[in-house]
Amino acid sequence: MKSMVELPVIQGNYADLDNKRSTLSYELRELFSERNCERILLINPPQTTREVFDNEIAKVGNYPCYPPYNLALLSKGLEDRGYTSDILDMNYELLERAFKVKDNFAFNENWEDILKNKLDNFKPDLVGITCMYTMVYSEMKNIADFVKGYKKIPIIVGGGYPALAAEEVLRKTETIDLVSLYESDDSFPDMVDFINQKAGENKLTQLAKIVNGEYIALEDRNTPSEERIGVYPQWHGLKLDDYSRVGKIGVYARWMRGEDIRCGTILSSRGCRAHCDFCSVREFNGKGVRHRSIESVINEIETLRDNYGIRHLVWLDDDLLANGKGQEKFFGEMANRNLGITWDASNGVIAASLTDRLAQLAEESGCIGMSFGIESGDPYILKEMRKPATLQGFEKASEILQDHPNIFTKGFLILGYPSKLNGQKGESIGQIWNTIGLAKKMHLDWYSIHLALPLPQTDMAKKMEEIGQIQNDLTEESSQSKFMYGFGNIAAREYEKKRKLNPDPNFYNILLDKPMDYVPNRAELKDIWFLMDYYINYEDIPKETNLIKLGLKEKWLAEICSRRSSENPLGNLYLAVVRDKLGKVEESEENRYLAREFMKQSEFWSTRFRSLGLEELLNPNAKSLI
Ligand code: B12
Ligand code: SF4
Repeated sequence: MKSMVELPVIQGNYADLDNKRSTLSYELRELFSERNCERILLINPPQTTREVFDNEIAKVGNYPCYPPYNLALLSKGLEDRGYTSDILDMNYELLERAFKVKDNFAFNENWEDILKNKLDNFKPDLVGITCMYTMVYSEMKNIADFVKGYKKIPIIVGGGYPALAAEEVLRKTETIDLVSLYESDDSFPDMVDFINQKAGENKLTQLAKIVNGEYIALEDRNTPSEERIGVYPQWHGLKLDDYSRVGKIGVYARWMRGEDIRCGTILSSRGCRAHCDFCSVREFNGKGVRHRSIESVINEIETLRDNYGIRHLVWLDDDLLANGKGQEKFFGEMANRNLGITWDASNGVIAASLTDRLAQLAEESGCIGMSFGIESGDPYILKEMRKPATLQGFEKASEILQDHPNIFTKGFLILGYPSKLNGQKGESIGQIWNTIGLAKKMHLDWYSIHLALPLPQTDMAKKMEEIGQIQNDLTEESSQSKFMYGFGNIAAREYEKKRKLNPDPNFYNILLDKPMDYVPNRAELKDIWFLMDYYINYEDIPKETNLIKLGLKEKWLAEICSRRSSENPLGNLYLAVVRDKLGKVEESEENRYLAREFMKQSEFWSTRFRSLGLEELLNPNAKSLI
C-alpha cells in the first residue's frame, strides 16, 4: 500500500560512511607507504591557459594576478601542526617573467622551468594544487601530469571547481590522487596528521578518491569556525608588494589611484545568505555567513600595509554586507583607525543590503569602487534565478549611491539566462530590453555583461541542459569557450578579434529587428552582447552633467582604450565626448582622430558604427551635437 506521507530519500547511512572512511584510510596508507608526509608544496596554477595566453595582455599587466590567499591559509594550518610547506605561485611567476620580457614570451619553456626548479629545490612529499575556476582545469591537469611524470609524488587538489566536480576531475585526470572537498582549513591538516599517524581515521573528512573504478567521497562537512578563519595567512616569501605591478587585482585601483598603487586582497567572511541558481557558493560554503572578528581583519590590513606597502585592498567576500549593524561597526572602526588605505568590492555585493548609513561608512572607511550583482531587469527572471532582489530594491540602492559620486559603481549583468517563462527556451528579446531599461535607470557608472555561465552542481546548469543549451559536460574544451565569453573585457577582445577576421557586412540590430518574444541563440547573443554594451555603457554618456562622474568616466575610458581594448573606435569616440565636456579640447581631438582611423581600418567597426548611427559623432565638428 502506498504511504500517505512521502518519506525523504536518505542518501547513504552511517555504516556506509564508516566503510568509505576505512577504504580511504587504507588508500592513504598505500599512497604513502614509501614516504612520510612532512614537506608539502602548494601550487597556484596559471589562471589563463597556454592555448589562450596572449602576450599583448600580459605585457601591459592586464591579466588577473591575485595572491593565492587560500594556499597561504592552508600553509599556515600545516605549519601550525609542525609541517614544512611552501607555495609556488605559477600565475605570478609567469606573469612576472612575461611582463619583463614583453615580446615573444615562451610560455611553455618558462612554465616547465619554474615548476621543475621548485620541485628540485623543495623536494615535496605531497603536492597540493588549487583550482578556483573551471577554466583553470587544464592548467591544473598539466601540472599534475608533469609532477607525476617527473617525481611520482602524491597529488591532492582542492578549490571551488574540483570540490564541486570531484568525480569528473578524478576520472578525467589519473595523475590526481585525491580531491579535497569544500573549505579545507581543518580537513587538510587533519588528513596530513592521519598520514603521519598523529590522528585516527575518524579525523578524515571532505575527501574523495577513485578506488578500483568506484568514486568514494567523504562528504560530511568539517566547516571551519569563525575563530578558525581569522588566522593570518602564511605568505612565505611571496612578493605581495609586486603582484599589482605585473597583473591586476580588482578592477578599480590602478586607474583610480594611479599606476604605482600596491594592491592586495582580504577576506572578512565566508559564505553568502543567498542561493542564486547560477552560483555555486551555497553548495561549496554551506548555508549562512561566518565572520572573522573585526580585530583580526584590521590587524591583517595593518600588516599588509606596514610589511608590503599595500595601500589598496580588494575584498574577496561573497556577501560583504551580510553583517548589517555589525558591518556598520566594522567600517566605522576602519574609518576611526585612519588606516590610510582605500578598498573596493570588485567581487560584488548584494544591492538590497545597502543603506544610507552603510554607504556613508563605506566611503569614510576608504571605499572607491563597488560592484553589484544585478543580473537582470526582468522581474520574472530575478525570481526564477532566486536573486535576493527586486527592481524597487535596485532603484533604491542606486538612489543611495547618487549621494556618493566618488564611489565608482559597477553592475554585473547576465545575458542569455535559460528562462522557462511560458515554456520559453532561454531569455527573450523583451526580457533583455527589461535589463537594458533597468541598467539605464539605475545609471551606475559601468556594467559588465556576462553570458550565462553554467557552473557545476548549480540549478541553472541543469536548466540549460534541460532546454538543450548545453551538453552534460562542464569541463575541458567546452567550458573553455563558455568561460571565455564570460570574461567581460577579455571577452570583448576575443569577440573583436574573431569578428575582425569575419567582417560580417550583414550585421543588423537584433534587438530592434526581432520581435519581443524571440529567443536568440548563443551565436546571436554575442552580437546582442555588443549592442547591449553600447546601449547601457556608452549611449547616455553625452547626457552626463556631473563633473565628478565625468572625471571618473574619463579615467575609466582611458584605461579601456590604452590597456584593455586598443584600436577600439567606440572607446575613443566616447572618450572624446567626455573630454569635450571637460573642456579638454586637444585630447578630445586626438581621441576623435583615433576613433576615425580605427573605424576606417576595420569593416567590423564600420558596419557597427553605421548600424548604430554613430558616424555623425565622429565628425570633427561633432561637439555641437552634444
Ligand atoms: C574572490 C573571488 C573572485 C575574485 C578573485 C579570486 C582570486 N583569484 O583570488 C575575482 C573577482 C577576480 C573573481 C573572478 C571570477 N570568479 Co570568482 N570567486 C571569488 C570567491 C567569492 C571567493 C574565492 C576565495 O578567495 N575564497 C576564500 C578562500 C579561502 O577559499 P577557497 O579559495 O575556496 O579555498 C578553500 C578551499 O577551496 C580549499 N582549497 C582551495 N585550494 C585548495 C588546494 C588544496 C590542495 C586543498 C587541500 C584545499 C584547497 O581550502 C581553502 C581553505 O578553506 C569565490 C566564491 C567562493 N566562495 O569560493 C568565487 C568563485 C571562485 N568565482 C567564480 C567565478 C565563476 C568567477 C569568474 C569566472 C566570474 C566571471 N564570469 O567573470 C571570474 C574569473 C576571474 C579570472 N580568473 O579571471 C566561481 C567559480 C566556479 C567555477 N566552477 O568555475 C566561484 C566559486 C563563485 C560562483 N559564482 O560560484 N572571483
Ligand atoms: S548573492 Fe552572489 S554570492 Fe550570493 S548566491 Fe547570489 S551570486 Fe552567489
